[in-house]
Amino acid sequence: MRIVVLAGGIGGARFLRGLKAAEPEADITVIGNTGDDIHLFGLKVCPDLDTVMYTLGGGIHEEQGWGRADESFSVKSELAAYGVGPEWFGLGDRDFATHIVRTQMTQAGYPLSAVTEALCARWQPGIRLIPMTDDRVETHVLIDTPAEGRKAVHFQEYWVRLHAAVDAHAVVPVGAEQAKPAPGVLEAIAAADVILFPPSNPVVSIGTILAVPGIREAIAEAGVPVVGLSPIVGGAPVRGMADKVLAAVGVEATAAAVAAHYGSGLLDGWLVDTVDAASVPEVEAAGIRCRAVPLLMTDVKASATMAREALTLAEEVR
Ligand code: GDP
Ligand code: FO1
Ligand code: CA
Repeated sequence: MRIVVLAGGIGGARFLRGLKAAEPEADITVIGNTGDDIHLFGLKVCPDLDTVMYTLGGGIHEEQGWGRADESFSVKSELAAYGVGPEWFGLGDRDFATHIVRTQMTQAGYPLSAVTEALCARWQPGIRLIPMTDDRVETHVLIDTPAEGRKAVHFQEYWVRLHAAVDAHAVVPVGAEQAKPAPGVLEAIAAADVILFPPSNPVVSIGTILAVPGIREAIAEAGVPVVGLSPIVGGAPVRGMADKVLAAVGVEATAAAVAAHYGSGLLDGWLVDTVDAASVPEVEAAGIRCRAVPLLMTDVKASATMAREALTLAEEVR
């Protein structure tokens, strides 16, 4: 079975770990979000690609969900001693090596998709990881600041420095309109037996991937079941700032509203958590087959059960 998954960072990676456990023989292609990417200290950092690669490759900091296990921060403190920031973004020593390799290869002329493949040769994530695009896309968030009025900040600044504590007025995937899907993206979608949206952020993860011209259209035209899992449980994100960025695009932070936001033109099936079982009829009325099942990825077994439920729903709508 050929499965294509559109993934952000932690939500995508934890779901993928479950999917691999549930379907060890499946051929899984992951289309990763690169809108979170940021250039720091002359290096290209790709948080969501790295989170997927480290999680599936066994190098992730498990409790934190991003960055490397057994990490140290000597380089960061040395940079700070020179007065070189930003200090609010915690790049660890082990993680730095990944960004150095990536930047070196990029500067030598390799596209991000080839660099990602090279990094994955070490981590052996057991899936094919392709960035959504080789072109530069950066998600910016429009906020109000006391000093400078309304201005756009990088998504990482909004989330990591400002902790999403101020309202987001708009979310803009800068560069997405001009971006082309990376080699292999459209081919994987066209060859898929099923397409899954893990419980990733609907705006700054999956929304950004869908903003690359051609990807949404390819999914809608693939003619195979498209099934998603809600990242919103009981009217709130399980973690992160999905509620803030959903508000910015005028979508309520509920499992049903996120399904409607994707729409029946894209989604065939949608899983909500059992606490949201009352919203099943609303989702189905919108033309999307819906089931309520436990959606908390407390461990790999729970994530694997979720993945099985998603594949079962895909068979029902096929
Ligand atoms: P990020 O890039 O690290 O933010 O990760 P993703 O975009 O892939 O996923 C973020 C989303 O995952 C958030 O909106 C969370 O609500 C959701 N999420 C995290 N853990 C869980 C979980 O155990 N269950 C569900 N249903 N959603 C989760
Ligand atoms: N998230 C934080 O909250 N604080 C950090 O200092 C931080 C550093 C960091 C470094 C590398 C990396 O791959 C991810 C990192 N993250 C950090 C997580 C990440 O930037 C965000 O959670 C995601 O981009 C949101 O999707
Ligand atoms: Ca992300």
